Amino acid sequence: MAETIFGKIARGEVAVSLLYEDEVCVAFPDISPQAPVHLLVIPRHPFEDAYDADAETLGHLLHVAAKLGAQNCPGGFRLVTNQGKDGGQSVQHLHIHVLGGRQLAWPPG
Ligand code: DGP
Repeated sequence: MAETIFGKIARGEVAVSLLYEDEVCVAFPDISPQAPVHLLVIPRHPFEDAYDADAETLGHLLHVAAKLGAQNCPGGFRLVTNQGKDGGQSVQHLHIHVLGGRQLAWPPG
């Protein structure tokens, strides 16, 4: 598995402003926010993408992401995970985007 910046963040080797952490995952603000609220929830284990991860971890990540969305975006929010080239994935370490704080368009680009 290739080393990624998210692996370093998950191991605490790169400092980020942690918004949440537990034994399975950590959450922090996206460096390039696409909405007033744009957070990332990543597993500590370096799964490459959603297909690579087990159901228990995926469920936990979604649960944490939904909780952070509800806490930070009272008007609603969107949870996204991009996978592969066509999905627009740029970091090969599973991550759930939490987007909100404005009206989000649909369909996405
Ligand atoms: P994706 O395109 O779905 O793989 O999203 C990757 C996101 O990760 C993108 O929105 C930018 C964000 N990102 C990349 N590098 C860093 C970093 O070093 N720190 C933080 N906080 N976010 C990063």
